[in-house]
Amino acid sequence: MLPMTKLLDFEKIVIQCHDNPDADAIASGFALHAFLQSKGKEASFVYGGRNQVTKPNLLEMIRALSIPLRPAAAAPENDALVLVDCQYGAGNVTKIPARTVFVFDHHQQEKSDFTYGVILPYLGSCSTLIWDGLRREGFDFAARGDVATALYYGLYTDTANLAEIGHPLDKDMRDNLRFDQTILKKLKNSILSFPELRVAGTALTDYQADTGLRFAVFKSAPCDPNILGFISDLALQVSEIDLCVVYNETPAGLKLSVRACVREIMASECAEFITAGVGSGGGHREKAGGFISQTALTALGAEPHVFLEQRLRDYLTNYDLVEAANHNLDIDAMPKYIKKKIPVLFVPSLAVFPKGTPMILRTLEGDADIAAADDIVVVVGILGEAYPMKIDKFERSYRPLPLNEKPAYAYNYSPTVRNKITGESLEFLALAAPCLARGEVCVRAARLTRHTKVFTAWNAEGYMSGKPGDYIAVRCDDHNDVYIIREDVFAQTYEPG
Ligand SMILES: [Mn+2]
Repeated sequence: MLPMTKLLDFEKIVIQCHDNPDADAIASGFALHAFLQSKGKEASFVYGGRNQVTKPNLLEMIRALSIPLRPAAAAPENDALVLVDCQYGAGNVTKIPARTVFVFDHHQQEKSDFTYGVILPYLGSCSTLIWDGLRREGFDFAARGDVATALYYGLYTDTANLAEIGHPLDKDMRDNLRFDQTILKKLKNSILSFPELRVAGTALTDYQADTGLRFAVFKSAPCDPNILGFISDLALQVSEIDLCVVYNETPAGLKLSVRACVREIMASECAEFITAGVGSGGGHREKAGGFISQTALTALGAEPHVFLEQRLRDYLTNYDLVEAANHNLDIDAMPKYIKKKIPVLFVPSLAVFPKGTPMILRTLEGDADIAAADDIVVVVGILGEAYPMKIDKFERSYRPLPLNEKPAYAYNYSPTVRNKITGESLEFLALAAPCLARGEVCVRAARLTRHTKVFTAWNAEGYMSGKPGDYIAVRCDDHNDVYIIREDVFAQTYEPG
């Protein structure tokens, strides 16, 4: 992550939103503006394009939080231009000449025309990216309730009222910001205008349904992203379908909302599938969102509707299902591999919070409830995956290593624990010590040639999803312990046995 203090090297700083700015872009720019102000810098905050902000919730946001956003003068002079929620040279941003360009964005990278950039497409909002950067600089969000409220609302609107949040960092921001309840309530309840209500109604009548495969695609006129979520929530209730996608077209690309309601389809996985290579997508089991860039779509020469329907058909027709408890994999034909001995990390739960504290263990794979106890240890693997383990099992399986052998793994999210009583959240890896597996872990594994969903023994509701190139593995000592290992993880952590 680029340190936000890099901005302080410049004097005349212009922060710019995309044209037709939304709440996320406005919040992101406002927070950066406040940060610079706290460091004694006066930046200007602008947006370009032909249209002025007219949406009632955005006008109210700007008014209630005194956000200094202005339409840009033709070419504001600057030493540094800072783009938020968009990229320099992209179709949805009026180009302002600049020598030094910063880009902070959470859309798929389309442009590399910048001096410094942080582009994290896995985040639900650009607000999250800015929040994480500023807290690392010690920015005082408690003293700036206006900034906290703006950022929270940015995430709220970009994730269909928080329903499509996928990444743990988005959850951290949601849980940590103390926002102004009164202002937020007002903003939440002024999102729709009567014309937009009509947009939602019309979208519900403009669909292509495939009742054989039980899915439908709805097209909406341009509208606020969270209205897409509202439309898809309603659409999924139609009894003939188990999966729906609602989309609209903006100059930057397609914004999608995905809903699913059967065990074999996780909305988050489906959103990732349909946006693979052309955008980004993710969320929860039942609700997810995504974005497809216009540039990628144009390059494919595909009509949005045709493209989405084709991807959905591919998604629904090209996969294998494996029930771990009852499968017919030809285990003898699968080569044997053993897990390489790579140091991992462990933390006794009592090192983090006092005995009995209920806490949430948050990782890239989701949230888990645990409690601090004498006999519970948390083990963290090389990808930041973390799981609680009883101490006796831990001692049988691992041997501690000297502290100076502690590996420094780089995760895109370091696991955290959150005290459920006080709300305090800790990145606990600083407290971790290294350890090494004692014995050999043997698996039989085969490279996947088709998309595969594995229902494991330990998760009755969701499934593990594998792509061609990933591996399906079966524990040598337990043929009902079947799971998917990602291609890159397999290469790093297994060797022929
Ligand atoms: Mn955004």
